[in-house]
Amino acid sequence: MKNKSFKSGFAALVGRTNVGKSTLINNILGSKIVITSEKAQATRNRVNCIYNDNDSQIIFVDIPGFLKPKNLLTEKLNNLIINTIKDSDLILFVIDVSKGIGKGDFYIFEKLKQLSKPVILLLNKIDITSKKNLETEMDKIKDFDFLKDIVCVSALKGTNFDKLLKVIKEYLPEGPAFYPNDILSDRPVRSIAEDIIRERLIFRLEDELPHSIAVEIDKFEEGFTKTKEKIIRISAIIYAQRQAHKSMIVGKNGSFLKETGTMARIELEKFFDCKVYLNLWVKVRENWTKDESALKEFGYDF
Ligand SMILES: Nc1nc2c(ncn2[C@@H]2O[C@H](COP(=O)(O)OP(=O)(O)OP(=O)(O)O)[C@@H](O)[C@H]2O)c(=O)[nH]1
Ligand SMILES: [Mg+2]
Repeated sequence: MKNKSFKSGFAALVGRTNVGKSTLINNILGSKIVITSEKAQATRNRVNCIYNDNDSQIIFVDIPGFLKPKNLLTEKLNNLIINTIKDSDLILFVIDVSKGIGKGDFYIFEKLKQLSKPVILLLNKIDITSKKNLETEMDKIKDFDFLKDIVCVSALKGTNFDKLLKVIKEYLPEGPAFYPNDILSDRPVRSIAEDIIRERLIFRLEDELPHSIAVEIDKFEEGFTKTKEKIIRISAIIYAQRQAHKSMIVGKNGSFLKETGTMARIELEKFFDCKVYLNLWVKVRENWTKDESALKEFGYDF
């Protein structure tokens, strides 16, 4: 029964790229909902990820990491972050403490200070940080009294999640749940498929290439095989900024694309829990990261 003190609200994950925001969400929810990567700029959308327990519904909002604006795409992603912060009840500011609190983090501190939202600081990746280093880093922020709390976590190992949930609930407003308690995210299936394919591409591509590709689902059809097994037929287009990039994505005799396609199909089958038939195409859309209409088409018009 939901009593009067039921808490519910939106907690946005804010921080630099690669600090572990998406990993934290997946591991709190106990299911892979959003993509993660050891390379920067994995997340490119806003996804509401829904955690339920007896006395709360916490909607963890996954967003991209703050980026140095270098093209229209990164500008739009930064807009998305600011708009999400404005719509949230609470900010979870995540720092990779193993790398040390740096200039980029202080920049975000300053931004958050100006917005009148409660901020909880998460010092992440304590599994690869020494106690001494943690103390040194904590010392750097001892004057940041606008922070409501500081929680040291390991998003990867699940360390201190109980404490984190308790602190989040303290600062969430009272109110009824926003979503039914049997859904994990508000993400449309096409968009999930898009990200799973992009995640495999990020994994396999080097340098700047992962940041300059977009994936668009052309066809997503659910059906049955002759033997009455469920199957999803997906056709997706990978957009590259230049011909040379396209050649790399396709590879010699199409080998790179074929291997990436197989890896993506395996992940898609795991996620959708059925057979998947995946068809990938590669097209060039010259400088799409700087092109307003292309960004709109690819769903990056925030
Ligand atoms: N050792 C360790 N690695 C972690 C931890 N949390 C995340 N990682 C790793 O850090 C990398 C980045 O994680 P993501 O969750 O994709 O980071 P993000 O902040 O969502 O990044 P963007 O979406 O690009 O903004 C991945 O390789 C994770 O496995 C942690 O607690 N400990
Ligand atoms: Mg992410």
